[in-house]
Amino acid sequence: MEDTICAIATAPGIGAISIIRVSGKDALNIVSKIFSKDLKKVQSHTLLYGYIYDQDEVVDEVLVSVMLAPKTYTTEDIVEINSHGGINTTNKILELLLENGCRLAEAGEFTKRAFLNGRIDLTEAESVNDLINAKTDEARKLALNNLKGRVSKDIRNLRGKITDIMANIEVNIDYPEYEDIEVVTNETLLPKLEEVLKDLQEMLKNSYNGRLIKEGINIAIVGSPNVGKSSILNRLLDEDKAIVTDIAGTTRDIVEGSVNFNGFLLNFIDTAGIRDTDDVVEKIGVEKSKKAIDKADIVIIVLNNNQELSAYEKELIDLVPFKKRIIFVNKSDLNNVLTLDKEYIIGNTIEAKGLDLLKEEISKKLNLGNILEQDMTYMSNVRQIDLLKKAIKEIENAILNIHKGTPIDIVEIDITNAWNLLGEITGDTYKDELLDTLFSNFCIGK
Ligand SMILES: Nc1nc2c(ncn2[C@@H]2O[C@H](COP(=O)(O)OP(=O)(O)OP(=O)(O)O)[C@@H](O)[C@H]2O)c(=O)[nH]1
Ligand SMILES: [Mg+2]
Repeated sequence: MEDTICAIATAPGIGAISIIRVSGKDALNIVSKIFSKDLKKVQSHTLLYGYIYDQDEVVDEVLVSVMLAPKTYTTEDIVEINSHGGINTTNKILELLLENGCRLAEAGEFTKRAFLNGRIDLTEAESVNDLINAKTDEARKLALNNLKGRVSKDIRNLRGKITDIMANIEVNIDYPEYEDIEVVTNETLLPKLEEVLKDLQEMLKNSYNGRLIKEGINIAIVGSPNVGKSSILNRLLDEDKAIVTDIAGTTRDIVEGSVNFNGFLLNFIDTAGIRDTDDVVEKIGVEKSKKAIDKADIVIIVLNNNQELSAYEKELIDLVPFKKRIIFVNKSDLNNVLTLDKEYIIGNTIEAKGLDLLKEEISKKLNLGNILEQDMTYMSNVRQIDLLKKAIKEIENAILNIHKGTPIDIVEIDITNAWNLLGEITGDTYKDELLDTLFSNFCIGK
């Protein structure tokens, strides 16, 4: 935190402009050494025109912006050099900064400083990265909402409720003789904890929606060999991604591709046709297909209109819960042989029939329209969701202990654990290793 750090903040490669960012207490000093003007006398948030020098040689004609602490991204003095784009110029300026006392920033170090200096909390820091990586409009909006601290606010409110409960217990333990304090008994504690649990569970339910918005919807396309799974994938993606032949067992490995649909990313996963086989490679493929079913949000079971339902296919239909199952009867251009007493969509890939309906059905199954209409405050990252689940466990434990008649100071341990876990979500409590892993996923320069 004592060092002044620098990094190229724009993507490496050829471009009109590149930005080299400097942050720290020596930022003005160091850049002044290589810039044609003295930055130490300028006001905050000004833009200066001039030249970058290497001794007497002009390196580039640039615009330099000066932002003084504390109203900056890191809360430290920040200087940004807008140079001409291109690898050579940018690297040369970076070298000069390093020679003059800067240290090269680690991945995400600017944002890490913003966190350590107290300007943003961890959920906000994480949403900076989500914003950079957003693939759809909706993912961008979600990240932006979280960046404004919406998730943090919800977590802090909940933590506040738990603090009240803890304070109440403490007072009772410490001052049992006082008459004018509310006596905490298992009976008075229970409804309060149940309310907290309900809020936490609601948050967890919503976080599933957040994940769908952020990462997209994983849709496995499964079925017997040769029913047309890969042809469907290609049609949905509008490109020849997977190999299609009339040989059963063509697809051996998973083939994936995504399309944007009503603001959601649909990640289609074409799998190897499921059948009993002695072929080693195909066997592995079949195992992968089964795993894909487990991991998927939606499973499209493809059947052939021109074939009777096999025992395998019956099993497959029963294996996938109705909630995430869509049956697509393919090859509607051929004679109907199949009989089926389940709900299904019919179509074929030759004339591209039924595929729009298929996408609509995915949207309906997951209630996607509704997700977007709701208030977009969703926890969406694995770290946060994992902590939330652990906090729920602790509160459930506390409730269980109350039912068992466990002394209140023991129950308090579970409650305190939940309080700490929620604090880790926002970074009110954290471990250094967590910061290292978290920020290492960021770009250099962010
Ligand atoms: N008539 C007709 N043929 C189709 C249709 N869809 C696919 N096919 C044909 O069916 C054969 C198998 O298609 P694929 O898409 O490779 O089938 P798959 O389910 O991926 O097969 P595996 O990868 O072996 O499991 C190919 O010859 C396709 O041209 C369709 O709607 N109608
Ligand atoms: Mg295939």
